[in-house]
Amino acid sequence: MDKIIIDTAQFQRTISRISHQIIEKHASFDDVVLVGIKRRGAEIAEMLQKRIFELANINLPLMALDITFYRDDLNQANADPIYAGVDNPIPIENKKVILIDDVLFTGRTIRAALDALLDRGRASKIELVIFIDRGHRELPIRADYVGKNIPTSRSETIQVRTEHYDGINQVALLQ
Ligand code: 3GP
Ligand code: 5GP
Ligand code: MG
Repeated sequence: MDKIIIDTAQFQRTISRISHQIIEKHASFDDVVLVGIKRRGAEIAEMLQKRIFELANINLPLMALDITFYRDDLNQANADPIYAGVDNPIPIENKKVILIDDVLFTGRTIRAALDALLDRGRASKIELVIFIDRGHRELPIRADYVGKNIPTSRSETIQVRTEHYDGINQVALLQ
C-alpha cells in the first residue's frame, strides 16, 4: 500500500518553513555553507538554497556529498579510498555547515557524513536538517531542523520523491 503523507503543496510549505527557521537562527550567513547528502538530500539542499535566496536574498554555497564509502556497514573489499564523492567542492574549514538529508533512520548515514566532513576540514559548527525523521535510531544523533516526524515500524519504508529523480515532490509511506 502506498499512502501519500506529504503532498506537493505541503512539501513546498515544509521547505519554506525550514528555510525560515534557518534564517531566523543565524544572525550572520558569512560563514554558512550547505552540504546535501546524495542523492535526495542534495536535491532538498538545493530547494532550501533557492528558498533562502527568495526569502532573504542570501545565496549560500552548496556542496553535494556522497558518503557511501564512509559507511560503517560497507564491505571493506568494496572500499575505494581515493573516491572523492563530491560535487562542487567548497572549503568547510572554520565554516558553519548545515548538513541536509532526506530521511533519518538509524543515524548511521549521518555518522558517516560527519566522518566525510571531518576529512575535508574542521567545521566550526555542524547543524542537521532532516526532511523526514522516521525514528529507530541506533546512534545518539538528532536533527536541529525536522520537516516532519513520521513514526514508522521497521518494516515500513518512507519514499521521499523529488522532482529530479521522481518527477514530483511528495512523500509516501509504503507498507
Ligand atoms: P536517496 O537519498 O537518493 O533517496 O541512503 C541511500 C539510499 O538508500 C537513498 O537514496 C534511499 O533512496 C535508499 N533507500 C530507500 N529506502 C531505504 C531504506 O529503507 N533504508 C535505507 N537505508 N535506504 C533506503
Ligand atoms: P540511516 O543511515 O539513518 O539508517 O538512514 C538514512 C539514509 O538512508 C537516508 O539518506 C535515506 O535516504 C535512507 N533511508 C533510510 N530509511 C529510509 C526510508 O525509509 N526511506 C528512504 N527513502 N530512505 C531511507
Ligand atoms: Mg538519502
